Amino acid sequence: MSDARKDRPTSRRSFLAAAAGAGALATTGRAQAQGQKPDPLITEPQDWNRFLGPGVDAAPYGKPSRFEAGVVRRHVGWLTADTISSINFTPLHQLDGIVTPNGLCFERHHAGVPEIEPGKHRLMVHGLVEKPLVFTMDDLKRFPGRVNKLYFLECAANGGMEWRGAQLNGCQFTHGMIHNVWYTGVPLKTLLDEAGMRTNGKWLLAEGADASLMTRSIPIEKAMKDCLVVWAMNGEALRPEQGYPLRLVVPGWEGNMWIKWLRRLEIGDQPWQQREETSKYTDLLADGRSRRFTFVMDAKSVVTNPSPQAPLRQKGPNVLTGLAWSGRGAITRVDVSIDGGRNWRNARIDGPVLPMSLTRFYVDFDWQGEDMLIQSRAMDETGYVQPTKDELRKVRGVNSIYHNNGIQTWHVKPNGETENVEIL
Ligand SMILES: Nc1nc2c(c(=O)[nH]1)N[C@H]1C(S)=C(S)[C@@H](COP(=O)(O)O)O[C@H]1N2
Ligand SMILES: [Mo]
Repeated sequence: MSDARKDRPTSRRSFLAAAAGAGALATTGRAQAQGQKPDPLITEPQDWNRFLGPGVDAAPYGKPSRFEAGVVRRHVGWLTADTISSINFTPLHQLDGIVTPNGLCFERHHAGVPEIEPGKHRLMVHGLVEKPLVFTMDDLKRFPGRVNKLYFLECAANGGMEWRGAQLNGCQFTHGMIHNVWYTGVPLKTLLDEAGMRTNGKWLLAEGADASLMTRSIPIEKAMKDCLVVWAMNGEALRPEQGYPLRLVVPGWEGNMWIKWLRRLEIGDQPWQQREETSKYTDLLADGRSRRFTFVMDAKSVVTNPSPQAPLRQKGPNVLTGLAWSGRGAITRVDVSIDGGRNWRNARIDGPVLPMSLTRFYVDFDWQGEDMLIQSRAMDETGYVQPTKDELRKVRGVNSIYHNNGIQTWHVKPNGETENVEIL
């Protein structure tokens, strides 16, 4: 303890030494060379090195700095009739890396967030099985074969408001129905194997314990391939908003299928034709037919900075960054254009590139106040290339809400202000 305290810059002398060590020397040198007044932030002591801070008992569960109070989920009032059945969007423009912090994961509920006592929660497995089972949370945590996986969850309606043209000014609202989380749990397959599936079992119904009784039919091949039943996110218990104490993970597929507050799994021989797979999560085509059971989330990307909520503030060196993802596997390449898609350059991907996970990209660039039309285009390991919005509309028409993975355009103006636009 005493050793750690020694390094703490409590006097003016040691603060200056620490600043020089941290590389601030170059700035000071330049300022003096130009005959500017010395910066009091460097030469004068500040409150934070004159006074002691709060002790270790001040925050048993840590929170972000109060200067980060503007980094929050946001919802759009007019989008839904009330907040019980609504969406709170991830502030993508205020985050970096690929993992979404638990408190900032977008939330989408149909009947609010239930408060479930973990001791009273049960998961039932029944239907076309040899041995129907009921698990407690303790049973699940004693189950062998526990795994950890990082996956994105994207609501199929992400970008749905943009089908007919640019509407919402900010990537939080146009693309923020997505989060990327480390899950801990057991493969769904091990639970189904334990129950012993009958050979005529072709579909799985998953049901939530909230008042919406959310239900979705999932093909058994997917259930056995990579679905998980999880109780932890990013190392701690699921947040109530994300399904505490138990949720289903359906990698790469529509967020709607990731049933939260998971309480029932039924094996059947055909889909159940529930509300969420008939009236919702279907797309009406121009010829009057509807696309149905559109499970996979196609490759997509977005530049998160600059973007309408994060305009450019200074000329000179700037960092463009964004996210790319694909429900079909890993991202292999991201291209970025600053002239509305005429010329493309390869973005630099940094950090782990994992299948069905967000992938971070960067372009370091020099900006001298040019007018720019910024776009990004993702490619995945199947060779699929993210389409333009017009290409999408040619195939799907304009009645769709779901599965809008078209290329986003941001207009950066000479003053740095940035706007959501579409190029015709
Ligand atoms: N039980 C239950 N599960 C649910 C929902 C719900 O309302 N109730 N919403 C679904 C929808 S539409 C989406 S997009 C995702 C959202 O997950 P999130 O709240 O972790 O972002 O959960 C899905 N699972
Ligand atoms: Mo959703």
